[in-house]
Amino acid sequence: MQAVKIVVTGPFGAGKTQFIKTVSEIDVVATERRISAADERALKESTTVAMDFGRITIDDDLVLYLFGTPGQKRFDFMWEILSEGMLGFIVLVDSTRPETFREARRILETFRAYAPTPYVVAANKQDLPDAWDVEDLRIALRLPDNVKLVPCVATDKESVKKVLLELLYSILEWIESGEAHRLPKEIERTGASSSDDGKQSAE
Ligand SMILES: Nc1nc2c(ncn2[C@@H]2O[C@H](COP(=O)(O)OP(=O)(O)O)[C@@H](O)[C@H]2O)c(=O)[nH]1
Ligand SMILES: [Mg+2]
Repeated sequence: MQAVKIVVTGPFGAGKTQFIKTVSEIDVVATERRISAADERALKESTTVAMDFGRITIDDDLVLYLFGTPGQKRFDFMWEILSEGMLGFIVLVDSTRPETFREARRILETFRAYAPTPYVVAANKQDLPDAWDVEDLRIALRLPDNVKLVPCVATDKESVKKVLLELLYSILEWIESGEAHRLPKEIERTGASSSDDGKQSAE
């Protein structure tokens, strides 16, 4: 059994907790607290202060552990801790709130600096009428064409799975390319690089 750690990050209110809750097969260990700041409370009643934790089994050989980060700057000391050992990350963006795009970009850069793992950007809340189109979002976020930008509705399980699968494909490609050897400890721990695993190379 391989365990792959994935971090779900993005600005406050982007839908990280929702994303993990929608897809997790275990009750999400959410560390939500009531919000005290009035401006933030206008958006929602509670927020993640340490992390969200969820799990999804892909098949007999593969289980994903999802770690959601807290969104606000004052909790970003948690980010580096959560990024340890991750094999990939997802940056969720609220497609209806352009005022958060700059922050999303900053978070993306911060996580890229922690580890050279694959990542995808998920354009969340695509079910809402005022959601930005993904191609406009790509321009606003200054994402080059080779960065995966996937439309997402975090309340919809199939949509969340699609985002996770896109990331998994990138992770597998990355491991097969040999690039992942820059992270020997993490790969070893999850068993993902073992060349004696016939099943993996048979595919
Ligand atoms: N319509 C819609 N609402 C969403 C979606 N994803 C999240 N939300 C809502 O957006 C709000 C913020 O989500 P939350 O998961 O708490 O954001 P977090 O701060 O990133 O953890 C909540 O009220 C969610 O129910 C989505 O895809 N569509
Ligand atoms: Mg949250």
